[in-house]
Amino acid sequence: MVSRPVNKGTPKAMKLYISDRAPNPRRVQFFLAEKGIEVPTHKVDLAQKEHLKDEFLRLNPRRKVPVLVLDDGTIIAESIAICRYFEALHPQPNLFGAAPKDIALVEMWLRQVELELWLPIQFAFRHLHPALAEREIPQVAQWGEANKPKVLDFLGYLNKRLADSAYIALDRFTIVDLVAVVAIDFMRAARIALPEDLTHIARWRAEVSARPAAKAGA
Ligand SMILES: N[C@@H](CCC(=O)N[C@@H](CS)C(=O)NCC(=O)O)C(=O)O
Repeated sequence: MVSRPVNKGTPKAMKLYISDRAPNPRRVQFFLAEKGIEVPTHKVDLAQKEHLKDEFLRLNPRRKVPVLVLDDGTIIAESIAICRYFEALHPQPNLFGAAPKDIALVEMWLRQVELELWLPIQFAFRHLHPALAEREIPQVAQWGEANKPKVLDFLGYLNKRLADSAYIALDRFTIVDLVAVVAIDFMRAARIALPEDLTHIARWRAEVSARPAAKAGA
């Protein structure tokens, strides 16, 4: 894959704040790798609570990575918003849909994957993992457990979709496949086993994971 500097003429102060083993930064890193875009990064050590220090809080008072700082000082502190920014700057390869119907289908599936798969996995992780006890306040174990069946329910639905379609939203790889595979990879940290009988998900996951860009941030 050919890398190119981001947005010639304006990249000097651009910086992407990321962290190791963190699924949200990984979404952005995977997305950038798909597009062959290189952005200077700065690693924030979540375990050392660097994201709770004033220096980082000035960038994102919500205490989360990723954060993208543009050369004019604009701050974009949401993974998908960052991806949309780069999609607008570099429309090819297209990952959010191009034709009106495709844009709508990508948006529909992206919302479903984020709300019904990504979030329940995050809730299970954040409300059950001992490492998050100090950061997820209040940590409610019952809520963490309650989200596990929601994850499995959505995966059953996704498996049916993938029986009929090579990819989730369109007949080609999109941001939806990227987000879904990062979510499913993170199930391990959330201690949710991926049922072995979801064979269509297994086929699709192997294909998406084999993309060179999938290694970015993993
Ligand atoms: N809505 C944000 C969520 C970001 C998020 O939850 N990031 C995690 C890392 S994957 C984080 O910074 N966690 C630190 C903490 O919660 O203390 C996005 O999609 O960018």
